[in-house]
Amino acid sequence: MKDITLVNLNTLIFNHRQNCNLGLASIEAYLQSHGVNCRVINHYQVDEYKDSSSVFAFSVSDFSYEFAAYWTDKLQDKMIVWGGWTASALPEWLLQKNPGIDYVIMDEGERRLYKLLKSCDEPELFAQLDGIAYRDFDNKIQIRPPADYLNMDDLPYPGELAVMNDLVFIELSRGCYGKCKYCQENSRMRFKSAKRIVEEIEHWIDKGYDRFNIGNANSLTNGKLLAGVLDEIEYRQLYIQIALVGRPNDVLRNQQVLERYFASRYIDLIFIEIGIEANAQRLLDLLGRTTTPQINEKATQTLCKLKKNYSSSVKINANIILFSHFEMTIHELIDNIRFLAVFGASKDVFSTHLYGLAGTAIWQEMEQQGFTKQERFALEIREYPFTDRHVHKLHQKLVQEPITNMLRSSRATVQDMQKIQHHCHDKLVDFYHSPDIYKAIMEYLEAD
Ligand code: B12
Ligand code: SF4
Repeated sequence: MKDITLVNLNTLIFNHRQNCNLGLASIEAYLQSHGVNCRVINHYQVDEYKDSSSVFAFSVSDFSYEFAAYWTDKLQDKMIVWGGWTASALPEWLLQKNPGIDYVIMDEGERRLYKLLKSCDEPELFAQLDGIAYRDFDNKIQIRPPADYLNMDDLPYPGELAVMNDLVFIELSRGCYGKCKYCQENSRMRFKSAKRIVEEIEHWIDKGYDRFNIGNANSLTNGKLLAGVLDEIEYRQLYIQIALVGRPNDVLRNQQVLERYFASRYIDLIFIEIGIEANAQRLLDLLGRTTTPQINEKATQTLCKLKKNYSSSVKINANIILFSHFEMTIHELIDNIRFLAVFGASKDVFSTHLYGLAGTAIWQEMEQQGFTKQERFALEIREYPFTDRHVHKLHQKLVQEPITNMLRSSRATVQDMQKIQHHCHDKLVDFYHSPDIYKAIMEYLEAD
């Protein structure tokens, strides 16, 4: 079978301790366990390794698209495969724009990539592949949608790329039931078993790790599984630190299990992150979030109360998209500010504004509005006008102008972005504490 080089286009984070890529960590382990000779390299090592294999595969996200396009162009004599989030969202567009790509693999990559490699020696296998896009003999683009998924318990343990800053990411689930209009995740949910999850944790403990991010975007969905994982941890007497991420409605549904996590003497919770996204019903509806401001508030309060009762060191992170939608009014923005100020749980995790990600419903709505993507971010719509002129002006002053200035530097870092977010957060909380929020915002907008 052909050797393969997997390229990690980790272009945002430079520190090697932060150089994780869960997708490649899993694919590498799967291919190796099936006898394929493969290695993962960083994008800046492509030149060094270009003679080492005849197949190069790139894990492509919106923010790394340009690097993938650049290297694909340079590696014309190789077989080139793209996979990952962007590849899954826009296979046709990518093949049209990048003549050097041979195959785009959509969604779950492990088995599809393995079968594709195998089909190079056994061509009859190619006809059985799902989740793949390619050009046929007439140069016409063919797209076969993803149909079949792996049993997650059959995945081998991923390699070291699953670790960031000593925090090990353990997949509990894949896919999501949410169908939010701004999100590219739309595959059906599937889960590992509790036993398999805790065996994976033990595997990392044997390697010296004790901090785990359990889940994916949605680790709070399956209460029964969460309870089973905790039973296994307690039965095996594993003392570990855990982070969880999920939806507010799932926090409320699975409150009792979560309380067990807070109370367990084996578990030290690092953080629990929940997606609030907006604090006004119309905004939540525009985003396709099937929750309400009341549910969001109650879930946040529930977690804050559990923190108070059991574990004062856990961070409750309530992720809000501050400028949640281009149609938001100034009063809806004030609702969001109120959430930020009252719960104080969003400072490190809020997103400044809604991005249109390729292939999502929001992206289509943005295109209908005539919004266009920028040169630098070829697959995201990040800059656009807000309908409400006050919202627009506030966004320009607090968010857009600082970001534009930051991006003028070629070495802008995640920390630079965080500084902008903190300044923005603190300013908005100041507005909240003034006698009249609306008036305070107007005065800020008028001042130069
Ligand atoms: C955990 C996580 C992180 C972790 C780890 C990231 C990582 N690089 O692995 C941390 C906290 C570091 C992180 C950071 C960021 N993240 Co993040 N993250 C996630 C999250 C919640 C889970 C990812 C995960 O565990 N996946 C499990 C692995 C096994 O799946 P996978 O990565 O999708 O890979 C599979 C397939 O995509 C495919 N595949 C992937 N690569 C390849 C390559 C080939 C050749 C093939 C064939 C297949 C293939 O096969 C893989 C295995 O089945 C996802 C949302 C989600 N629901 O998955 C967001 C997500 C991936 N993150 C996202 C973003 C935007 C970011 C940040 C840019 C945020 C920021 N503003 O800083 C940074 C970027 C950091 C970086 N350089 O990667 C977006 C990406 C959007 C996009 N279209 O590009 C997502 C989709 C969330 C979202 N909906 O917005 N993130
Ligand atoms: S935003 Fe979160 S909850 Fe919504 S569909 Fe995406 S992963 Fe699911």
